Amino acid sequence: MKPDAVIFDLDGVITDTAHLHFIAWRQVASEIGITIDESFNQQLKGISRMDSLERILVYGGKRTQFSAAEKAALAARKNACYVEALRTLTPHAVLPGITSLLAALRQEGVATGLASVSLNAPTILRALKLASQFDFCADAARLTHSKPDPEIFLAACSGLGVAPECCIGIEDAQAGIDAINACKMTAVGIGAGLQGAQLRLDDTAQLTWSRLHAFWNQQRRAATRCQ
Ligand code: B16
Ligand code: MG
Repeated sequence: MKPDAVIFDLDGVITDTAHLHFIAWRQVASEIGITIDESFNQQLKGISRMDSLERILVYGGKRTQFSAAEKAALAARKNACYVEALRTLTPHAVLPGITSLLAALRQEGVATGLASVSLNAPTILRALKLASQFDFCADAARLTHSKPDPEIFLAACSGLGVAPECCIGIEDAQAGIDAINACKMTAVGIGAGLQGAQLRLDDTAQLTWSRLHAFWNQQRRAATRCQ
């Protein structure tokens, strides 16, 4: 038994851009008198750009102080800082185990998808030289809801032509694990403190095809719906 597809989050699973997001948000937040730290930044993982800004404004007690146009300008400014930082990204920034897992999935005939809410995902995949390694990348620009809504994972399943319950989703953020569970995929969590992941691994170096395959078989031994 094999899953029909494995669908990956980007930031925190394929590469670690969370720190670059943090530096850009910290800069913009400080310009409007709000101080954020790495611990607060954990709450922004997997959350869209505008939803991240809203969380920062609430955190800083300034939720009602900016017009829609001013918020759009703040988000654009953050993105400009972030895109500038992305220029440093090279294939060396692919997290351990990911390149060999993608190759193994292709060899095994298991489809691969990307479910990132980042509008910069295509740029990041190109910088990492991984763009051709995914069978389908869901388009964050078409989303109406950020994670933990399942929309992005459902879009990836639909693009791949697979049923969610026959797929594994891999995430490093609680919002992402919740999104995977909400569409009845099987959740693999990377990192500490994640609730609801059916398999939790400390880091991506542990993310091998043999590990995923054994886990899938263990989960599905009694089931007859998938292969
Ligand atoms: P952008 P993921 C998410 O990526 C990040 O975790 C989150 O911090 C960021 O705000 C979001 O993308 C939007 O990114 O501003 O580039 O559109 O984890 O879904 O791959
Ligand atoms: Mg992530």
